[in-house]
Amino acid sequence: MTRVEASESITPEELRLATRNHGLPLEALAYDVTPVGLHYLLIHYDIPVVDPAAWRLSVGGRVERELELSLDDVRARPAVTQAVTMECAGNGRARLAPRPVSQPWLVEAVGTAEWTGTPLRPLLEEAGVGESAVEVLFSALDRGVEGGVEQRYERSLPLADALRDEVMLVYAVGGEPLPPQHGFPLRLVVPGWYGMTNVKWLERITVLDQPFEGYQNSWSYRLRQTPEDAGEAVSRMRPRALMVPPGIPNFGTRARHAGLGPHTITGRAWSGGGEIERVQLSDDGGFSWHDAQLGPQVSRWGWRAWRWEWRPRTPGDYELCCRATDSAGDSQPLEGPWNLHGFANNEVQRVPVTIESA
Ligand SMILES: Nc1nc2c(c(=O)[nH]1)N[C@H]1C(S)=C(S)[C@@H](COP(=O)(O)O)O[C@H]1N2
Ligand SMILES: [Mo]
Repeated sequence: MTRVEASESITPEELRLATRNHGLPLEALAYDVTPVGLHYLLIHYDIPVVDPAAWRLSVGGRVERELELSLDDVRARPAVTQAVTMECAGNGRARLAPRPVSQPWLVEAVGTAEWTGTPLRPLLEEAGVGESAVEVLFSALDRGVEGGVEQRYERSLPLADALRDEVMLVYAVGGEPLPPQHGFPLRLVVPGWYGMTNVKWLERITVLDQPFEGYQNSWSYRLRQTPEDAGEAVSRMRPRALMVPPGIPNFGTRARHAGLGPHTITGRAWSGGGEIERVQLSDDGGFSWHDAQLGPQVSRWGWRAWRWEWRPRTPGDYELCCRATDSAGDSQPLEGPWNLHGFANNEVQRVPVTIESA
């Protein structure tokens, strides 16, 4: 993967990716469930155009019986709806130096959606998972070239993770059929895991007796320092808190301007590694920290609301920061450690604010 020095501005290639894949406007952190059009988007290749009447989902590999389901067959199965917070593993990438050239996210690659679908495990049980099974592969309709390899988007999950209760095959979001960009007609949703796990435009599920060695599992989505390094697989979301920036923005720079206040700073926090147990705020760039008040969690797999009363003493320049800690004791670094593809950078959010005199 190409990298550029931090001093080099965004390339036309990065800009092209950024206009296709938008982030969550941070003021939309105010909604428990993100309005569908404000949920972030990440599409590696082209959005497939799918004829729902001709589409089929096949289930095969190391199973006792192969299954083939139409969209109506999937929709006729037991349905569940759950609000799930999803974050792209590349969130924070554009902050790394040197910068891995890919979708240049700052902090906004997140959203919470109310997904409706059918649990995966009963379907796998119907197919009869063979004793030699170790992983389940999810293959999609979209194709492209990535890292010099022509491929379709596909990723595997360890069998035990695929069999968890919360894993579902989703055909609706916010009570409506999936829009094309979110995976119409069917996608996988694996709550707690980074975005790449949630395979869109799903076409085939294959039970494997060997670990999958395709590009998206064995080359990409690994935390590595060099191309020679095998690296650890990216899996669950690291803890992160984001705030709604206070005051009003400057159009060009988005720098914030606000009065003396007081200001109620609000935001959300989530982690795939445990419940959110603490959120802290700083108004001096991360030097001193204050506990925020935790609010309700939207759902078992949805983000937690928080708030903090900010009383800046004098006019001037401040830097607000927030950081979350989960029940596993995992927290956010002031500066994210570098890796080759720029994954799982959960460094604290920094929001410069100018407090004007009255
Ligand atoms: N088939 C397919 N599934 C995919 C992708 C893709 O490009 N193709 N992108 C993945 C990545 S990297 C992310 S972060 C999420 C984004 O889901 P969203 O666009 O619905 O927010 O989808 C994942 N599923
Ligand atoms: Mo992603």
